[in-house]
Amino acid sequence: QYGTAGFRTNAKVLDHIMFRMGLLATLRSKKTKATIGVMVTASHNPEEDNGVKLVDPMGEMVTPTWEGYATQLANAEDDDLLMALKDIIAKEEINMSQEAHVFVGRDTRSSSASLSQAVLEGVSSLGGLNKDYGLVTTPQLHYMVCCQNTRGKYGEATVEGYYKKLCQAFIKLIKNASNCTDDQKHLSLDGANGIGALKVREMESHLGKELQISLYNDGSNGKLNYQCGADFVKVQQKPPTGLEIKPGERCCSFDGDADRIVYYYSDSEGKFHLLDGDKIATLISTFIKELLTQAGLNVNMAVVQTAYANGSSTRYLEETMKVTVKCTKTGVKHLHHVAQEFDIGVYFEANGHGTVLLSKSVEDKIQQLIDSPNSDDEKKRAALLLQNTINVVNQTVGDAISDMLLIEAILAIKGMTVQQWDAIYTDLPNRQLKVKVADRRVIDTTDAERRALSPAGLQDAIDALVKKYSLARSFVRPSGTEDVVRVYAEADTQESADALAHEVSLAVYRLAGGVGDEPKPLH
Ligand code: 16G
Ligand code: MG
Repeated sequence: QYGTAGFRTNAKVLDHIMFRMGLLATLRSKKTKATIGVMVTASHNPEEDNGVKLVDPMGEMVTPTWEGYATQLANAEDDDLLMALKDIIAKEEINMSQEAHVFVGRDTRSSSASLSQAVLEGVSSLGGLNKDYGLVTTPQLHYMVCCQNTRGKYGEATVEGYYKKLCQAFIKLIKNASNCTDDQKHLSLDGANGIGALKVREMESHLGKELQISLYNDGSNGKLNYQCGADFVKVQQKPPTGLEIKPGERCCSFDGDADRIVYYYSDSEGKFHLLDGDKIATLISTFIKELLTQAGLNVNMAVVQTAYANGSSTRYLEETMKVTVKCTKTGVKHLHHVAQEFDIGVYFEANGHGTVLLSKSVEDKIQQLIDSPNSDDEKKRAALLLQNTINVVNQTVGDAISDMLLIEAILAIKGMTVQQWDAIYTDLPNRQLKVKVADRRVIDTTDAERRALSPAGLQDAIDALVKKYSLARSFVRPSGTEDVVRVYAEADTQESADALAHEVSLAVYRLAGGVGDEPKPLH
């Protein structure tokens, strides 16, 4: 199945899927009369895996109907492939004489070169024209597709153009950071031994001395995503191997295709502190809200989260920052779509995938303020900062490089240390567990996955368990990427969160047909 983020499995069985996704991208291009992207990557999965994601004309994830076609094509027997193609062509009324253009990119996995070759062959066998970008991050490919289809309005469709746009905006932002010491300009970066590390190296010359990056896990000897990278750090709640973490120093990790980022530091007692997607969303939305106030702009802004967002972050945003918070189902495309409904939508998953979307009308209002002879200096300064914020952001999809530049600029402008950022609110202790069941589809959820509709009795059981603890919350959902049911629990103490997660796991095991041994308590 074309899952939450495309096909992903062991690289050895992917040849035909890649070829067929080349075919499908070509059809999609003919249908939309626009350039389509195909990215070969399995993100944070182990090196042995690979995968493929399709990118729609505005740099978005492909639409659900076409995800369905992707699944059909991937599963067709060789002999039925032509029929499956004809079926899509008929359903979508595709004009086969229409030109097609496909951009292809790949990550650093050893299997990626030949798999992307299979995509290219798929494209050319339907007469499509391709451009092979070779090694790029996932968000870079999304960016290229958007630039191409907006005829350069969003930027130039080259990797060099991407660096220029982002870095120039970053440097303009950082000029507003008076008294920023060299110490504050330093960042330790874990590149997950992947494409992000390579691309940060490439970009460095565009940054001048404004950001000094010590790059670890740059792929020169370590294994991709192995005990490093954003997913490892977030799930294990510990620093990656291969990165020297000095007390108080700001560090960050990318994932294997550089569309996720998390920050962290260790305090003077050696305790590890993680700043995840929720903390990032809070920092960015606070910064933007302050600028909007200074600029005298009244626009509707929201932060979009999933059920995994720490309860403290939601409370802080709603009660202290007075920002609208929306909750959606897990998966970037869901957050992206809700964020689009607002003038400004800041979306982040707790795992570190996210970006900022700004409507054209907000961009126009900001430009008017900059151009108007009547705006006072404070308003103009705020408007310029907002404009450069927009330019440093990759609005097509969450982008670790772009998010990193924005976060670094905000911290410098606010004169904020990573500890001060962390102290904005305190995360509630939480625990995530997985439960194996015979068929995870027996779990049906509602209310952005926060409540279970089936199996019968499960939600009542969860409600009763949650009541036993203070500041507690728990939910379960079938994973979209693994054959398991995921359990999330948070509460006022780690002991309570762990106990609640275990008790809810037991309820899932008993009511949803658990297989194997019963879940054991964590302590
Ligand atoms: C995919 C999604 C990510 C989501 C995760 C959930 C994209 C690009 N990635 O990695 O957003 O958080 O799946 O996995 O959409 P799960 O369903 O196994 O919990
Ligand atoms: Mg990724």
